[in-house]
Amino acid sequence: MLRYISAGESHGDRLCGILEGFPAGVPVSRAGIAAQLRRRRLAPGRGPRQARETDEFDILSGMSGGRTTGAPIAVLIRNSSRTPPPFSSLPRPGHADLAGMIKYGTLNASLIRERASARDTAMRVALGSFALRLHELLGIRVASRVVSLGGLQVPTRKAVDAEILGARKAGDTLGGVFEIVFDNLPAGLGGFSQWDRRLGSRLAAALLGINGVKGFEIGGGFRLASMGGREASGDPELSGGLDGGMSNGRRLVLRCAVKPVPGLPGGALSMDMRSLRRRLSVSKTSDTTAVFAAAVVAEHAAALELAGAVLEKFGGDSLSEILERIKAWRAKTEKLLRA
Ligand code: EPS
Repeated sequence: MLRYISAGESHGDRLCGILEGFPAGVPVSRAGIAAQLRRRRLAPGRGPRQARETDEFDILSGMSGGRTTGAPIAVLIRNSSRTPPPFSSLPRPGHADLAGMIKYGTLNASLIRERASARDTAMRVALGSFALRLHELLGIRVASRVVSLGGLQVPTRKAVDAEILGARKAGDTLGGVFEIVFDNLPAGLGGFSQWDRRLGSRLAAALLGINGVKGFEIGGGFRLASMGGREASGDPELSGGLDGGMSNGRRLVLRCAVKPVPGLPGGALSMDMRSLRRRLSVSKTSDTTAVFAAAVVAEHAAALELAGAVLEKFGGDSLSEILERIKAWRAKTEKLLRA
């Protein structure tokens, strides 16, 4: 079983994470992890906080001579912004603040923000880099792209920059939709014997667990609801690579809707929970859009889920063992999949 956990606050000293159950013998370079962290940190639409962060990290365990050992992998990521936020009894609408203040019985929204912050997704990327590397060595390819931003469909880089600049000038933020695809996944990952063995349910949980993600679809997704059965079943691509909770050997296609960042530089009306007076909540550090960064995080979160499913299906404690088993499986299933 592959599992991971993280700890750390947005402005704490460091984030820490542990990845457990990862096989031995996988070559993983620091440069590779750093490149993935950079992709997330420098994605379009980021706010001033990201210019200050460097995402410097240490790998404390689970590696020797540039390869994983099979032992738990522990990672620390340093925060550059380490000034603890001051007491604030003003929840930011649309954030975790108010529900968290009620849940934990505190008037200090800063305590809630610190752990609810998307800063934690840096660790998902660091740990997910190991899973991405495993997929790469198994011949499984992953990619992501933003398919809409603030209502603009398949925006060009120029249109993205203009849209982000426009929103920033207006003190507003943007949502969007991203898509991630996995190619060359072996067929038969996941299962149907219980709801929580279905690959779709596991991927949905992983992707809906990313800050700001409010919608999720597989393949044809919500479009399927308005099609007839003949049309829907006539195009196997609409299944998005999953049938009955299992990978079917085709391209896996997942799409997520990301809401506009709720922390508004132009301010949003809120209520001070101490004075119970209405006040404007102004966010100066928030991103203009999180959709590009979330797409990178999603690649890693999904890669971790799929790596878990690969290990369940094929077992194996080392890369060479898994490679051998997948090769045999692909040879056995290839002809059937082409039929
Ligand atoms: C976030 C607000 C901003 C973001 C942060 C998430 O930070 P600050 O606490 O400085 O306002 O930059 O995201 C990250 C730090 C990150 O690395 O993704 C929030 O309110 O969730």
